[in-house]
Amino acid sequence: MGYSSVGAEFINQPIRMEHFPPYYYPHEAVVWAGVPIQWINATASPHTVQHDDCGTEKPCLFDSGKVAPGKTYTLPGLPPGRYSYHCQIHPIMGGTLIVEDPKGRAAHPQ
Ligand SMILES: [Cu+2]
Repeated sequence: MGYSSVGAEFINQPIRMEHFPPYYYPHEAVVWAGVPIQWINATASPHTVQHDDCGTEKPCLFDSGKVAPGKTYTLPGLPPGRYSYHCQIHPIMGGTLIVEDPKGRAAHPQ
């Protein structure tokens, strides 16, 4: 059983931060558990990649701080699950990580 949903895209390159919708491309990125995940800021303004649970009673699993234009942020990897995140500077920017267990990789031959 996986966490994929329609429209989600398995990625093999950095998630791009853009200044136009959906702001994080792909908006729903599918990655393997434990594999590093990278974002690149393709805009001329700083952005952040902050787990939506930050600032709540739940664990804050990742928070990039400001990522300058042209720079990247790399997360070492996450356990299987679905993680939504946003830009702390521009709340309109939001994306989702769908982290899948490689043991359930039938849906993504590679
Ligand atoms: Cu932003």
